[in-house]
Amino acid sequence: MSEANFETDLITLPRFLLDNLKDIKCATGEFTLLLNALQFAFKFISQTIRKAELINLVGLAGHANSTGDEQKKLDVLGDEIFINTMKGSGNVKVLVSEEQDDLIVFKSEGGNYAVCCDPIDGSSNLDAGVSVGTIVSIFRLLPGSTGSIKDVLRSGNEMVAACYAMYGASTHLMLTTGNGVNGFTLDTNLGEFILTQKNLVLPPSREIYSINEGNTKYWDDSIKQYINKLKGEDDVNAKPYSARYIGSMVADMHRTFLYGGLFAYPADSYKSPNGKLRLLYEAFPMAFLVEQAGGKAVNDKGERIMDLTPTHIHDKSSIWLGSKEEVDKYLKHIGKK
Ligand code: P6P
Repeated sequence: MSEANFETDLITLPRFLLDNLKDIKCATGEFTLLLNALQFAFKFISQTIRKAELINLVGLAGHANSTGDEQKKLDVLGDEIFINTMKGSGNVKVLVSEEQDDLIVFKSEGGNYAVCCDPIDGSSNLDAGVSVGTIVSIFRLLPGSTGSIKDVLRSGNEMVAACYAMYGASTHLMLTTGNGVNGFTLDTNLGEFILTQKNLVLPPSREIYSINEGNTKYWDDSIKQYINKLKGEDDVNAKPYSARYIGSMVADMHRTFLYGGLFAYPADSYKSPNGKLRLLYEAFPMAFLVEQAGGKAVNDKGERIMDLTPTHIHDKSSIWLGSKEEVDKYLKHIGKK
């Protein structure tokens, strides 16, 4: 009988960071400690979500957040967990959260990083047991800064790291520090994130499109034409793409990282004239991860997401991202390629 393949040389996240310090853009012990605090927050949120139904945490918290979304009890808890772990790390000075109207500047001494996050992205799916996640972008404070909004109203190119945790059947962590993308899976028995996708590369093409077609009537004609093209409606011989849409960006993007394809949230003339996804803690981190995995990320006009600079911490952007060839096809459609 063949012996079970028992892996005894597991690469935990702390070991991975230690092994790769030379490749990390701003490799310092402080940065490693910050990532350590982040992984604790992900583990804590993951455990809280998994208990939620048992301790009746699902359902609305009864008020809305800074961007008008109905807040779920878990949204509130996830936000508190995240704020407390970042504050407790001693390495974060500035924090932007989707759930907080304003920037948070921690009064405690020290901290050379600014962290922007969506503590529980996709929370509208929580009650249905659909995968949700936490999305994070990290900037190093500007030289001489003691912590202000200037540390976050910056080009996406100035991010030093980005990651997301997805709370699904397992808890996954996808991380870039500017030198490729690596995926980790939480071993709940060990309480450690284990390296499971080393140097992940996004498939260069895949006939999958992921978009909320309920907004079709509010899109520009050019976008309607492009999605119809993907559905093969302009050519009887064309093989239509497959449609996949979960409504939780982390879940839709995790599938895109593993299978390839195109995810898009264009602007619409109804609820999202500037797009729905927030630049600092949804579009930027996902764009950084996608580019580091060999993909592309642009807005409706074909501008590179990483080249954009927000003027407000909750600024939104339209977005098309995923496999390089799938984004290039969109760019060609709008005459930008
Ligand atoms: P819609 C979740 O609220 C979110 O911010 C993203 O996670 C997701 O991609 C998008 O909004 C879904 O929006 O309008 O399709 O429900």
